[in-house]
Amino acid sequence: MEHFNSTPLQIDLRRHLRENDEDRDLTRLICEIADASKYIINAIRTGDLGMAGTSNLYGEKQLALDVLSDRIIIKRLRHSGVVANLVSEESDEVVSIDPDNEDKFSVAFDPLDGSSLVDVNMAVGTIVSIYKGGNLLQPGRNQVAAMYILYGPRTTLVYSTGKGVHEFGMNSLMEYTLNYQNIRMTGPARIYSPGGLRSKYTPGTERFARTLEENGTKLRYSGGFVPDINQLLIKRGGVFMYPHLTDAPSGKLRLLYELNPMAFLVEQAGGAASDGRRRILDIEPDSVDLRAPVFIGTPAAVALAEQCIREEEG
Ligand code: AFP
Repeated sequence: MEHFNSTPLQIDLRRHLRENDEDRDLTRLICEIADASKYIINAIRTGDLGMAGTSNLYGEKQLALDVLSDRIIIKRLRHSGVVANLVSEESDEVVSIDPDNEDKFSVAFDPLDGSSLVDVNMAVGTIVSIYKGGNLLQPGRNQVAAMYILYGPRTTLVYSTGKGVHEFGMNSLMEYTLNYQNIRMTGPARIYSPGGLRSKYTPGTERFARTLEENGTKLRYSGGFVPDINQLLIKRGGVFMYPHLTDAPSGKLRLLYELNPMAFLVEQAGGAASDGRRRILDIEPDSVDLRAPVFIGTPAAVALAEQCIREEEG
């Protein structure tokens, strides 16, 4: 019996990039990261959860998986031949590979976002932000691509190069094949993901959360940024927030590694992303470890958050 590796209708990641006339080096970079995810999947499924003992820039103990995932991606990027600089949420400095080559790409990534969820068997992800040239301190609107890989019950990969948002699923041969292309967040916000302690919400955010609940919006929050954002995209609507808090005015999430790539993807799907007052993608970073508050998802919900904050907090 003849065995098809894949049905004729299945389009794999590399073919999708080529059929969209993507830059050859950018295609190579995206596919290198997709390949790296296969080793991360193996590490998650079989790896040691013991504490690695080292700490990252934010003083958080690094799980072995964090460190291992970081090394897997850095090794692939270092030898890809298309990277100028890279910086990881796990490391504390920019890794220069071909730093002055403006024809190459710079990459900011979180190798395993939500890693503290692995030991309770909840979904985690890799988040990647890609810029042209050597400068990593650019506003997110300058990204040439963003992507994430979601390690959940299924492994899925979502990417955009500015021509829409596309989701791929990993098949039995560990190939990424197209599930949906040009995903659009056209629906209303029927779900919301409220990060941070409610008791620490400022008046504007508190009013926003209360309004959502009064409108019957359902709370869905996993504690993992990648699955929580993915849910908004695949359900075509909803809103995620990790707001400014009374004891943390910049919120928790990192601009370069988490907010910029997700804001790029969500905007490409017709959504919006704000820090409560301005567009996330317009923030001019002055350091790699910048944090910012975030309201991201259905445009009407993000606009409502900004209105509540403006009216309650000036
Ligand atoms: P870790 O990567 O340290 O587990 O943090 C995950 C995260 O940055 C993001 O994935 C979640 O949206 C957010 O933190 C959850 O934060 P809380 O645990 O404070 O809800």
